[in-house]
Amino acid sequence: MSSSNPPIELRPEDFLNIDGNLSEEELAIRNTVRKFVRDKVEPNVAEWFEEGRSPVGLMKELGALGVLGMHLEGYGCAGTSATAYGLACLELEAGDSGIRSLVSVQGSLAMFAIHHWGSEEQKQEWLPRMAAGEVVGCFGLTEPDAGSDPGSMRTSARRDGSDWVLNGQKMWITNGSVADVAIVWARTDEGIRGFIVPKGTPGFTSQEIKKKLSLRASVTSELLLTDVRLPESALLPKATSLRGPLSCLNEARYGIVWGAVGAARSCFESALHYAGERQVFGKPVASYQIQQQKLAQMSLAVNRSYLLALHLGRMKDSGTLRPEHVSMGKLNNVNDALEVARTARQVLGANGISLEYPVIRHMVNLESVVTYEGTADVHSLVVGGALTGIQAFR
Ligand code: TGC
Ligand code: FAD
Repeated sequence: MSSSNPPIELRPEDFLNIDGNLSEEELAIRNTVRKFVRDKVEPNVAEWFEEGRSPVGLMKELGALGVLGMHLEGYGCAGTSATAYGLACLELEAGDSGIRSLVSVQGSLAMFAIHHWGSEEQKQEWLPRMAAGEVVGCFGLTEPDAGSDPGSMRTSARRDGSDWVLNGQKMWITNGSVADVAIVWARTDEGIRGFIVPKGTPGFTSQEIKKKLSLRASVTSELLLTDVRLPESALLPKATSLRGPLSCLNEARYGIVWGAVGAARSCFESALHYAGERQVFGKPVASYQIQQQKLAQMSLAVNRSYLLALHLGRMKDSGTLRPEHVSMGKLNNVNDALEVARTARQVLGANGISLEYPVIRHMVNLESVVTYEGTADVHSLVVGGALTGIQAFR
């Protein structure tokens, strides 16, 4: 290899030196979020997970960190690049998928819906407080009988004089029962429309979904709407079809493309460290060929998914990214992360099932991540449709 530069040092945590492609500012943001996760999340997350408790109390600190609505412009939002936002998601999900969800749902779903589809008054009223973490938002699209196919939703809104009246049920809503405000999507005579529903509106109730074995450091809820009366000012004026909610999903899915790399990296690092320390048959686990193959495959998956995330981040920043690209990213990176987590869990032997290590927590969290924001099947069909020109959803 002829070059004026010496070969770079090999570092297991960034084997291909992908960090070398990041700007000073991106590295600074990444390092700040990484420190926050190390100080505030990692020491506590196993307990939150075990107790089934969401760290929603961290919202104001996350607001001060600048990660809520981080890539949005104005209204108290940080207005960073999409790549910087992705790096933040990576570090947050290295802590726990539930923490990244807390930030994704707030910034990419609830805030983005208002930022993109709301009126100037709605933006002024809600976004600064949401960016500061003073107001927690949730995003109600899924229903008990309409998940992958949100176009078949039953929740309805009808005009009554100058008001709207909403009836229906939303299911599996992250932060639903701790949120101060919900973005609720409903069927109307004018197409699918979005509404800003403040907590405490008569007829609007929520209930936490219990017995979850995944994403336990995150609240998931059911929303019930019974004759919920809202003024016209609660309607997001610019969204008039399924394009409204689906555009928000692009943002959140983009965050997951990056976040999954963080979960995978955490599992890989845990397995690498464990394999170096743990002795079996008189030698470290890491000294056996069969284990080195696993470590090499895990490292490959972490690097591949990081490269893909960075590529999509650069495309998003240059304006060339399409939803189909995001589908490919989510499909690959969550599948890669699941594979890494499952392999790492085995490398740790019995300790692999203990919350003393992060691996089993990431592994079961990723079962939600592969399902929400479009299942792997849905994203395969989006990519397949784009490749063939034939839509196979119906
Ligand atoms: P289709 O007929 O294809 O499209 C209807 C309208 O939407 C437009 N569109 C999009 N717009 C923006 N972004 C996209 N990705 C879009 N995909 C489609 C389309 O152009 C059309 O617009 P218009 O103006 O002509 O009306 O819709 P379809 O009914 O055939 O469905 C397509 C499909 C299956 C891809 C879509 O429904 C889908 O993505 N399903 C998955 C649902 C999903 O992901 N739900 C997630 C709920 S939120 C959540 O899980 C939060 S988890 C918490 C966390 O993130 O941490
Ligand atoms: P279904 O749509 O019933 O799918 C069942 C199976 O059928 C899946 O394997 C699916 O891949 C497959 N399938 C579906 N369509 C096709 C097809 N055309 N061809 C072949 N196979 C198909 N939703 C929100 O709105 N807001 C939230 O904040 C939110 N948070 C969530 C948090 C958690 C922890 C979880 C688990 C879910 C959350 N969701 C949220 C809901 C999530 O988006 C849905 O679960 C997801 O979209 C899948 O819908 P479903 O569960 O109804 O599965």
